Amino acid sequence: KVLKVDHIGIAVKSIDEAQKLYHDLLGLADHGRETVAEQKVTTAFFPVGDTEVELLEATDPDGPVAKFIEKKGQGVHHIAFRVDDLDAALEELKAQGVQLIDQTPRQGAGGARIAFLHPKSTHGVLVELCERKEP
Ligand code: CMX
Repeated sequence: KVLKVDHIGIAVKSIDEAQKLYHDLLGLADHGRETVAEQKVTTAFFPVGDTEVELLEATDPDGPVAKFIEKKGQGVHHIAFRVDDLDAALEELKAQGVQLIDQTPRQGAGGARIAFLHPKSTHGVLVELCERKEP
């Protein structure tokens, strides 16, 4: 079951630069940065109501976020739905013919278990499913 929009991922060239908008102008406070080395990305999460904005900055010019910005420019990179049971969700979607990028969950930022669906199956938007322990 999908519980909520967990976060919206936005690819930026520089989190320091983007902070000026999200922190200084919009008044949002991030709860620290985290590098997910395996995905060649540094993230900063800004809670907004009961969801969050996640800024994504590439740590490597060959990484997926750098490639995304090169191809499409800065912008919305993915939308993440919180689910109560990621394994069950993946199994069900697969059975329904949805193409998965991740057949099995991997580790996301903040200790979440995550999996991406293929944009071919999601009308061009990269969709992440995410399961977290905390509320
Ligand atoms: N929006 C739309 N389409 C996208 C996309 C995006 N953001 N990213 C990739 N795609 C498309 C590609 O163009 C490709 O399409 P085709 O198959 O038609 O060529 C397809 O999706 C697969 O992409 P790929 O790069 O070939 O596949 P990979 O398995 O190498 O990587 C992915 C896919 C999504 C995991 C990777 O591109 C990515 O974005 N990784 C970064 C993940 C991230 O944001 N991590 C942050 C922490 C997680 C968190 O907690 O939020």
